[in-house]
Amino acid sequence: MRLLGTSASPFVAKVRMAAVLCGIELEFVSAETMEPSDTLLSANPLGKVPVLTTETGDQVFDSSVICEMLDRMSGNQLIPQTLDAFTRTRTFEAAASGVKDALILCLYEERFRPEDKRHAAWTERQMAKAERGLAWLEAHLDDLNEDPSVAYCALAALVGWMDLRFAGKVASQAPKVRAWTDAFFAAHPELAAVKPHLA
Ligand SMILES: N[C@@H](CCC(=O)N[C@@H](CS)C(=O)NCC(=O)O)C(=O)O
Repeated sequence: MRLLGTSASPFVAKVRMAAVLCGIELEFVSAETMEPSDTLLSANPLGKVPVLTTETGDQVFDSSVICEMLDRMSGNQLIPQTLDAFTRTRTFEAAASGVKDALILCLYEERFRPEDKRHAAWTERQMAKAERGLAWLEAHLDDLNEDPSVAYCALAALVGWMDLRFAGKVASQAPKVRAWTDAFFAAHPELAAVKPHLA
């Protein structure tokens, strides 16, 4: 199967880590999202990555659907099945994804809008969401199971990406998450190898 993405994307990195944990090989194909190609737009009308192309040619997005698919293909290697662990894991994943979404909107405000069209109050609103989300992840870190799950992939990908785009923020605002991520990547070099990075 092929994964269309960018090496820096936290959503792509989450899927790449999930695939490694599931023992499923994905061929990585680079895609440009600033000026999306016809290939990307025909795979995902939203012009976003990641997109997975299955062996039968189906296009699958977004990252949580792809992770759920990998989980099913691997006999539930990523998502715990008891109701309690399932809801904790998926809610944690949703919080990490929500922080990514809010921070990406802050970045896009700078990347896509001319300076005189930027709206500081709106960016501050997104940053406040991200910071509350980060505080929530810090407070709920101990709720996770010991087995690596999709929540671990979502968190490690978020922190790896923030190290690229918001250096220092995790250490200052979520020291437990910082320490957890460093230990996680040290214990799993195969996952560190696919964390967000500049190509
Ligand atoms: N909910 C989506 C979010 C994916 C997403 O926002 N990807 C970013 C890259 S990190 C993207 O493709 N942005 C391009 C755009 O929004 O036009 C997922 O979980 O896959």
